[in-house]
Amino acid sequence: MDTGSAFSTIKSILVVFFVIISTQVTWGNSPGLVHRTFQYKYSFKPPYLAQKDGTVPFWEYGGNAIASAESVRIAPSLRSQKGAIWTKSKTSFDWWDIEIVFRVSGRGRVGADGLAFWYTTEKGDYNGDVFGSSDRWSGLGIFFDSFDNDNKHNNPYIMAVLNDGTKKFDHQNDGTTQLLSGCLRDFRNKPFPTRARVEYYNNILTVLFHSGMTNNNEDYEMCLRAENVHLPKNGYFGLSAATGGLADDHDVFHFLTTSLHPAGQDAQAPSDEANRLSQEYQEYQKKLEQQKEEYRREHPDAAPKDDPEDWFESDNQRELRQIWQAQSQMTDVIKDLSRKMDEVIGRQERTLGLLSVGGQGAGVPSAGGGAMAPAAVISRHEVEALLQNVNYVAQTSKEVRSIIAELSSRTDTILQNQARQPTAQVQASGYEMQGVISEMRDSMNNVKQGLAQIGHTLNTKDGATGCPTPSCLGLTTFLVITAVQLSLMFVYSLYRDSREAKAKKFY
Ligand SMILES: [Ca+2]
Ligand SMILES: [Ca+2]
Repeated sequence: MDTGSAFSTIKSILVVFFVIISTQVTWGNSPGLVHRTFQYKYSFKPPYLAQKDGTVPFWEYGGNAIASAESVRIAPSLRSQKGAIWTKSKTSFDWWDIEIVFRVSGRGRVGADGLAFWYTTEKGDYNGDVFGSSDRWSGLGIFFDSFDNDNKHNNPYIMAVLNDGTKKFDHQNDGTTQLLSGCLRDFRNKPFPTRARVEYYNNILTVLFHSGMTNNNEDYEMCLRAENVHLPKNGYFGLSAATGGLADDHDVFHFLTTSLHPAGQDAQAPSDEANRLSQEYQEYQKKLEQQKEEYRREHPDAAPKDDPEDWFESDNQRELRQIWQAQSQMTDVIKDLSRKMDEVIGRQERTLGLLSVGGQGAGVPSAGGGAMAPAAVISRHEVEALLQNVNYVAQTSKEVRSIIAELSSRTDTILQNQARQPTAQVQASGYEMQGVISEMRDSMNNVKQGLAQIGHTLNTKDGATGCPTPSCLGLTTFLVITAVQLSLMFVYSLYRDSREAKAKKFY
């Protein structure tokens, strides 16, 4: 171990001490007056989760597990990986409450195999058969089982399994024959880290689960509760994970252990603990001074400033870092949203495209459809507008046709009327002819009267000739009158013929 890494070890130990000093305060839990004490030796959390040399203070890890400053990747998303991390020491308290902040994520719709939390009398293996650790354990195992071995479509599943060191875990049935209790919860690929709280107090085991759908620390739901649970008196806490043919990343960010003490029972213990801690702190301070001296001796050229203040972030730095983290988280969320929006828009466009193609096929007749460019995308309302226009045009042309028909019938009537005009004129000439005839009748009557007067005169002059009646007419006179009448009739008929010929020539 070189001096630099020794410094970083001491640095992280100091950080842990600050954490202890700030959380050592025992705060009362009002229901049942439970005192809670944060247990740093059974916890890990970022930042400086792992030191520069990769070790996690108070923990041991192995197999394919990798620890970084921010998290422990208990099993990476590669095939057939197994890893575990165990506390170095056994618990010294009876009841406890553990919060685990973790993330199981993978690219597959289905992942494998899962993550396990352990409380056992002995540390398990780092590459065992049960989610990366040992089978036939003594104590409690809480399994986050991703893969559905029994094909009952009931995974991911969270379950508690007790073992006295004799039972072999029933992987084939996903432990359904052995579990104490459990709940069906999907813990894979959540927007925020998922969380679990395992509480063991007064022989009651409670497991709460936080689905990781929000960033709110309080959104826990009950997964299981079991009474009369008797766990071994002291044990090791551990986490393990495994992958198979399918593989998820199994990351744990926080493992926070709080011991639970009934009121009045913890008066002595915390003061002892505090004395011991302050003693340890003094020792580490001395060690740090020694290390600094050594470093100065070995590196006389190195920067003279070894101000311990530089090893810790100031309040401003911390604030800046937190702001930066929050902002990068927001950026990620916005990116994710934008990607989803793109997806939604893409789907909408595809759907619209399909609709317009359907509209062309069904609504527009072949003449219109043929004229359209096949690549052109027409929306549904445009197609409807087009159809309306076509209908309107058809209706208008129908109206135009009926108007033309009416016009044509009227024209026919006019033509017929015009054709009938000559008849009317003939009739008019008929009336004229009647006048002529009546005139002729008058003249004839005049002629008759004239003839009668002449006959009367003749009778009065020729009374001696022995012709006493008007009917006694002379032969010459009778012939003359007849000839005059005949000639008049002849002239009339000539006149009539000439008028008819004239009328026919006109039309
Ligand atoms: Ca399984
Ligand atoms: Ca199953």
